[in-house]
Amino acid sequence: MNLRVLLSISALAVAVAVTAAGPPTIQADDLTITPAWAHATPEGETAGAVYFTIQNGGRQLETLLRASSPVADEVIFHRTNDQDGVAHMEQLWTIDVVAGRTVKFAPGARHVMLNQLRQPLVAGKTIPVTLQFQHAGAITLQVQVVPASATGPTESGG
Ligand SMILES: [Cu+2]
Repeated sequence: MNLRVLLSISALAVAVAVTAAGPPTIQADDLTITPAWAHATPEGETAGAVYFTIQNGGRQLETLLRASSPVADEVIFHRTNDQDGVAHMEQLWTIDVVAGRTVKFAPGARHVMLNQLRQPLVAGKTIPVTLQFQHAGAITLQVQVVPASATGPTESGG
């Protein structure tokens, strides 16, 4: 029983650095993940997208294996491609973060797709999204929902 308690504590041993006035940057294992954000969704919209940046400060390849969230039935990785002037979303099964490199999830590029939303994404709220990495394990992001017109997380959010 004691061992079990110790194991659950170590599973939670992910350092979260909260800046004075903003959502947290997460550091876990060799990874640094910038504050995640998502656009608010209009009533009736069934999908949303989550953006952030992962930096691998370590010496080994890290791989993002999958993601999940209690707010969506399906959470997958997408990349938006421009094909003959038409935006097209391609599914990515896993995402490699090479040692020393940074991978960006941003509008018009890679994103975490929340499909079959169970509730609309409301500006000013945060939603949990858990990323499962090959080495770093599970890391839960508190995703800041911003107005549809915003281009990133707000400075005073949280
Ligand atoms: Cu998508």
